[in-house]
Amino acid sequence: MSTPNKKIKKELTVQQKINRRNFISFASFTILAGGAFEGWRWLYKSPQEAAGGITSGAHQPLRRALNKTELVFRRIFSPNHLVKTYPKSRAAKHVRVNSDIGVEAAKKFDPASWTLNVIKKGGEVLQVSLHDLMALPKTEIVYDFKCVEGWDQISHWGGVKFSDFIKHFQLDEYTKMDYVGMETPDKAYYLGLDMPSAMHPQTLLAYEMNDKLLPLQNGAPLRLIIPVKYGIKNIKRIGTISFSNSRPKDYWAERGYDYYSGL
Ligand SMILES: Nc1nc2c(c(=O)[nH]1)N[C@H]1C(S)=C(S)[C@@H](COP(=O)(O)O)O[C@H]1N2
Ligand SMILES: [Mo]
Repeated sequence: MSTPNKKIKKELTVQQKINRRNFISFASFTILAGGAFEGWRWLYKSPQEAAGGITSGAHQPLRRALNKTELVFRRIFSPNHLVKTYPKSRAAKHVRVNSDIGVEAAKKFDPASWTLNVIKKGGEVLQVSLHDLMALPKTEIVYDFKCVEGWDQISHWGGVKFSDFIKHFQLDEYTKMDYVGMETPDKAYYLGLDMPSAMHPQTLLAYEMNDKLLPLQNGAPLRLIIPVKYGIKNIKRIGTISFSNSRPKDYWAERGYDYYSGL
């Protein structure tokens, strides 16, 4: 039989153990929290990228991380690597309308008055109508469209391969440049693409979705479908195309998203 004294002793040791455990978890918490705070301070105090640049405002260590992922993606990028495609029957009948910068429903837009402007050397502008584009061979693709916000949807698009468009309008010399820039007719949405991704065999200037002309909110009359990139690079309602050796301005890169946005 245990004496009352022994029982008290036993309870004490249990209490001591609890205390020690509490102390250890509290100490670890303090150390981790301190570390996290120091890490945050390091990032917060790090210089920001210069104003006016594509990633202006982003802290340099973050920018470095983004540029590293870009290098890794670029190294594994190959024009021979095709994004997985699906049978037409898998394509969504109700295609999402995600964001609408430059294609707002409230803004009146008449597709009939639209032409695509291609800026050439010396400021010369090549005007291309939807009719001109529809006369070129049509390419279709059914693939899993992915938005950086976390949704994806198998969808079906039709249009002209960007590389066929380049060939047909004799723009080959421009493909020696590093970037393609695109913007909406109202200049509200704009982006830059590295040339290899633009010239990838699955990149389309699309005018159809589910075998019909594009609905206005999905980018009529002409949008980009670039399966090797996240949704943000798939500009709806292209107004202007240009070429350059420096990075064209990019709406989402200016807001801290990865410029390359490769998949
Ligand atoms: N002009 C324009 N193009 C755009 C956008 C936009 O806001 N404006 N949003 C992009 C984003 S973030 C995505 S995910 C896709 C969505 O295309 P959808 O609306 O046809 O689904 O369009 C891209 N192209
Ligand atoms: Mo998106």
